[in-house]
Amino acid sequence: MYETIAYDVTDGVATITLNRPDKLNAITLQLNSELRKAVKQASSDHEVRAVVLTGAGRAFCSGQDLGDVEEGTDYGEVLRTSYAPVVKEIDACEKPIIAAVNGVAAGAGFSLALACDFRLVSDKATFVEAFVHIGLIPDAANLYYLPKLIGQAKALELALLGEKISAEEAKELNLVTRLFAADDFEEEVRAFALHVAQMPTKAIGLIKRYMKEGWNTSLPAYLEKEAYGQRIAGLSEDHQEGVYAFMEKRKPVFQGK
Ligand code: T3D
Repeated sequence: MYETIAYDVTDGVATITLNRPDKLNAITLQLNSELRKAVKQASSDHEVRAVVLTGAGRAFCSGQDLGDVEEGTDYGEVLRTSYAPVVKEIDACEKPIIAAVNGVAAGAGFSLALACDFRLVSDKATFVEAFVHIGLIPDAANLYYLPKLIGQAKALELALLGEKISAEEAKELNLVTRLFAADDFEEEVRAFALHVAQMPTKAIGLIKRYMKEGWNTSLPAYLEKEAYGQRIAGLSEDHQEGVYAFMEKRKPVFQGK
């Protein structure tokens, strides 16, 4: 079904693997379209309770495939029709989305990692705001997410200078949820993904939504939205299970309902 990505669901975890390793998983129109479809597929599959986005081979993603770029292309249109839909699909996903950054994340590859909820990073990974080196601005919501995650001054430095940063430096900047040794990376990602897949999925979706609501909402309006969200969470089976498990002094078994 997919040609430029691989898609697998095991134990409630959907793994989307960008699969053009000879080009360091550079993004073509087809890859962008398949990635959007795969995220949508994972979002709407009730069996899926966590999503992992990773890269095949030694890279996470090297950004736009520069061999695919035609002179005179209207990049604004490419962003509107190809990149923005992917970012919106990731943003709309109510399941936890984990970027498993196995190697270099450059350009729009960096942006994809930023759009995810968690960044699990191999100690062999690097991050580079490659855009400025080819006279472009960081896109695919890169400048939207980066300052929120690491602060404006550092985000500006990375975007303007385009210097490659190591996994360790990314960790110091707060870009990294967990840093793992490359040898243990797949195993650690699997364990982390399984862990979040067993959490109360509805509450996770609501936490994601309301965290973002707070960015552009006045406090009174936010408090009203929060009440609505907590009403939904409070009616979930997982909430009941959480309370029963606490009272019965046992580990909760959440079903994502
Ligand atoms: O189109 C629009 O709408 C605009 C949107 C733009 C969004 C963007 O993402 S702009 C930024 C695009 N990306 C880049 O500029 C990054 C280019 N790549 C690099 O700077 C480096 O390759 C890396 C830092 C990512 C990795 O360096 P290194 O030394 O580990 O690997 P390498 O030797 O440079 O690359 C290995 C191969 O992958 C090589 O091919 P070859 O020589 O073995 O046949 C290289 O050409 C290919 N490759 C790497 N990145 C890309 C790529 N091929 C096409 N597009 C790439 N982005």
